[in-house]
Amino acid sequence: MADKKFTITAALPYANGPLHLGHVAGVYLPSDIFARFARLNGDDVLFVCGSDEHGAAITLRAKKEGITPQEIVDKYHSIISTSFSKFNISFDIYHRTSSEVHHQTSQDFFKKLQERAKFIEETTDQYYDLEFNQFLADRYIIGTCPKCSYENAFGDQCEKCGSDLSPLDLINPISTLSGKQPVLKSTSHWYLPMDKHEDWLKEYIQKGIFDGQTHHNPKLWRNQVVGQCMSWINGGLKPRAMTRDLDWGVKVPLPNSEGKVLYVWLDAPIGYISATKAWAEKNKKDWKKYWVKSESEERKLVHFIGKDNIVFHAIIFPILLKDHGDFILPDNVPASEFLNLEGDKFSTSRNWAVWLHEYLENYPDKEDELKYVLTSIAPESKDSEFTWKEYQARINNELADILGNFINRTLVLTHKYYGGKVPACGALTETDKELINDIQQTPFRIAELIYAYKFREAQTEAMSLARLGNKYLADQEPWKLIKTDPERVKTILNLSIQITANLALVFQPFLPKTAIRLQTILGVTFSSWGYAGTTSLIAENHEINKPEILFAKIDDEFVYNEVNKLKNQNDETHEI
Ligand code: B3M
Ligand code: ZN
Repeated sequence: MADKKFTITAALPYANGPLHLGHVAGVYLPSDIFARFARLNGDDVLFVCGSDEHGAAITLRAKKEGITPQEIVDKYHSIISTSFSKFNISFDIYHRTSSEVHHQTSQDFFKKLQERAKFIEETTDQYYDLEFNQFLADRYIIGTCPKCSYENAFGDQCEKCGSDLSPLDLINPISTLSGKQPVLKSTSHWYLPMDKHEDWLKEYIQKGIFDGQTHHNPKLWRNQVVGQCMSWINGGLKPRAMTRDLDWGVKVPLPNSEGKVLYVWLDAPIGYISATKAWAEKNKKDWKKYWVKSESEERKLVHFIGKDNIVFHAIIFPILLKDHGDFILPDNVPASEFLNLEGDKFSTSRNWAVWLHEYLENYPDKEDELKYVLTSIAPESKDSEFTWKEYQARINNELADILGNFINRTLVLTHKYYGGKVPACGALTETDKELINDIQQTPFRIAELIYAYKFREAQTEAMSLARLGNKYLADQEPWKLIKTDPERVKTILNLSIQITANLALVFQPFLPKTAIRLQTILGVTFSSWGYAGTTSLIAENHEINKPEILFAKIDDEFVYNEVNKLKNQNDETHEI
């Protein structure tokens, strides 16, 4: 029984559009697998998320749809939170940053840093759109990236090379409001002097050490995360404005700050803390237990994100948490690369996407199939590709033909030969002993992989147990032996039932609905990972229920229709 303590966060999706499979594969599915496994393994887990409802991503969408920012976030917060619950993502809370508790928490956080003199207040010239009478930052301004020459870099970040930028860095800047060249106008903001933090950040990211103590195992950080952070730090961090001249956002809680709000990437990660406060309030818990440094217990903060959010979670937020002084720092930031779709990048604007809410509406009974396929191709260390052909192949050749087929044959034969009662296990052959050893090792291999944030490999390990069972039945051929050695068949089917029971447990983090469905068929409930690996999970004479087909096969017409739908929706000009 493990006794680790985790505060797990999943990147707050912007409430400016629905979720697509790229978001799910990169962030929400891996974080859910981790949380489900850790809970099963007896760890103390809090798993939080919520809608990110500030910033230019929201106001630009509101402008495009001709409604207010509040109407935009209300619309998409509802679509997104409904999608997560239908997709059975097990957040302890899914909150939102337009909430009062978030505004208050963010303002308190900002005031604490101001009191501790962690900001530099500066008046500088910034780009201004004369037609819209608005200063331009973040996604309100685009231009050529000075690092990689990408022509649509934003004012705070280049999405192509990941560089963190300031509007004045952009070459040939253009306002995304008017499409015109901006002018320069003086304004004052509170800057975070990130350059002063380079030394301890290097130690923290490369050695897992800061304030003289070891904080995490750097070997568990993904190479691309360390690589990206070290290239930013070695490239020289620059002071970054933590406030904006905007009216939508968390108001700056200081005198003479009319018309100024917190930078969205200051308030958004604080959304993890405010979500925790909301959850703690509802569940009569102490929120500080999940965020405040403690001598008595070591809690690991883990941020699941996409690669375009690394600088904000592995550099900026740790600086803010350290400057605040009360909080633990991230133990790991398992950032995913990008998932592509049928040979192209996911694109909301071109509607080149498979939308989670549409998939769930069209295939309400195929949630675990999608989970299995997305985890099988998850972009953990490099970009990967979703195709409907691979979706079909994984479901037909792996879920149906290996996992489903093995379980079905085991259950059908147990009903056929023993009326559904589990037969006794007799004398063991050498093959049986090797099989039992493999059954015993599998859960330890899966646990090790999950704690190392290697979910693809962990799911493959779980599937290897099903492959083992399939091969054991095929090699032992109990349907032939029943005529000549019925005692032997009892042992073969007892061990096959034990494998089936282990599968109902080890697949629980990955395919939660199927695992529970299989436990119901077996007439058992597994509440702890600790039971996995034993070959006496189901007692002799225990009666199992009637078997059901767990996975229906996907035909070519299904694939054809989905690919066609994608191409048609991409041609239409309508926006999601
Ligand atoms: N809203 C997601 C994005 O950049 C961003 C994450 C915030 S996590 C605090 O698409
Ligand atoms: Zn760039």
